[in-house]
Amino acid sequence: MRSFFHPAQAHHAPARELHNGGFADYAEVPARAAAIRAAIGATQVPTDRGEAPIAAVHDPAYLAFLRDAPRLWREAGRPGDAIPYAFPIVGRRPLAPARIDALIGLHSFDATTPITPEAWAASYGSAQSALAATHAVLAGERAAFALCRPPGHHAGRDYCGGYCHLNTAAIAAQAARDAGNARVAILDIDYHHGNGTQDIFYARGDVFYASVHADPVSDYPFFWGHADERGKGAGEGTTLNLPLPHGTRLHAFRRAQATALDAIARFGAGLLVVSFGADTWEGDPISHFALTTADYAVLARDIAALALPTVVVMEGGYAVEALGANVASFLSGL
Ligand code: Q9C
Ligand code: ZN
Repeated sequence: MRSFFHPAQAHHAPARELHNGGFADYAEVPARAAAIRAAIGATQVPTDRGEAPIAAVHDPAYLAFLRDAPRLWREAGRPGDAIPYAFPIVGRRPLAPARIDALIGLHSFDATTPITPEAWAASYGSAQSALAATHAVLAGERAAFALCRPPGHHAGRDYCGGYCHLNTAAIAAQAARDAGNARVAILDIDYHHGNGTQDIFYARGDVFYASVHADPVSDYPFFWGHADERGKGAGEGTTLNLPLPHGTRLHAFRRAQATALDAIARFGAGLLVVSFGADTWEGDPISHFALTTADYAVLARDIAALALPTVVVMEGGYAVEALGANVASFLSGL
C-alpha cells in the first residue's frame, strides 16, 4: 500500500501541554511518526497541491492565524510556544481581535494544543499527505495511507485543539467530493470523538460521519460525540455517534464498528476516509480501551469487506513503543 509523509511533519514539537492543572510532556511527539515509518517501510513525499484544497474546508482567517501566531507571540515578547488561556464561549458575537491572546483563544477550543513556529509547515505537510493518499485512491488504488502527524480530527473549520490544526480527514473527504464523488463517508475509530470533523460536515448531507469513541460523558472532548448528535438540516441523519465505556475490548468495539459500516453502506458512499487512531490500544498512556495489536487487523478486514476505495489518515496513538506494530497490523488487514 502506498504511504505518504512529508519531512516537515516531523518538526512540530511542543515542549509541554497543560494537563491536570500543571504542565506535562506533550504526548503527540515526532517520535510517533518515526516509529510508524520504521514499521511500515517506505513512505513517499506528497506532491504539493497548494492551499486551495485546505481552504475548501478551513476558514481563510484561521489559516492566516496559524501562519501568523508564532510571529505575533514573539512580537508580544513571549518565549516558547503560543498557548491560549481565554476563550469566547459559544454564543459570543463574532470579533476580529488583534492581540495574540485574544486571537489564539478565538481559534482554539482547548489549552492543550500549543502553536509552535513549525506548526503551520508540519500541519500543511500533514494535509498534503492526506491529499496525496486521496489522489492515489482516486487514481485507482484500493487503499492508501497518509501518515498524518500532527493529527487532524479535533480541528474544525476555524479552530484547533486536541493536538490538531488542520483536519486531514475532512480535507481528504472534500477533495474526493470535488473530484466527483457525490457521496463520501468518514469512519472515525480514534479513541476520541472527532469533534472537528463532525462540526465541519454536521449540516451537510453529502458527507457521512460515523465515529466509535470513548463516551464523552467521561472523556475528552466532552462537548461532542453524544449518541443524540445526528446532524442537522440537510445533514440530519448523516452523523452517527457510537460512544463506548472504558475497558472496551475487540468484541464490543467490532460490533459498534459494524453498526457504523452498515450505515455507511446504506448511505451509498463512493469513497471511504478512515480516521485511524491507535490510542484504543490497551497500553495507551492517555486512553482507556483495551484493544490488542492483533485486533487492528480484524477491524481493518471488516472495513475492507465494504469494498470501498479507502483513504486512511493517521490520528492519535501515544504508546510510541507499540505504535508501529499497531499501525502495521491495521494496514495489513486492508
Ligand atoms: N492532557 C488525538 O488523539 N487530552 N487527540 C487532553 C489533558 C487531549 C487527543 C487531556 C487529547 C487529544 C488526535
Ligand atoms: Zn485520540
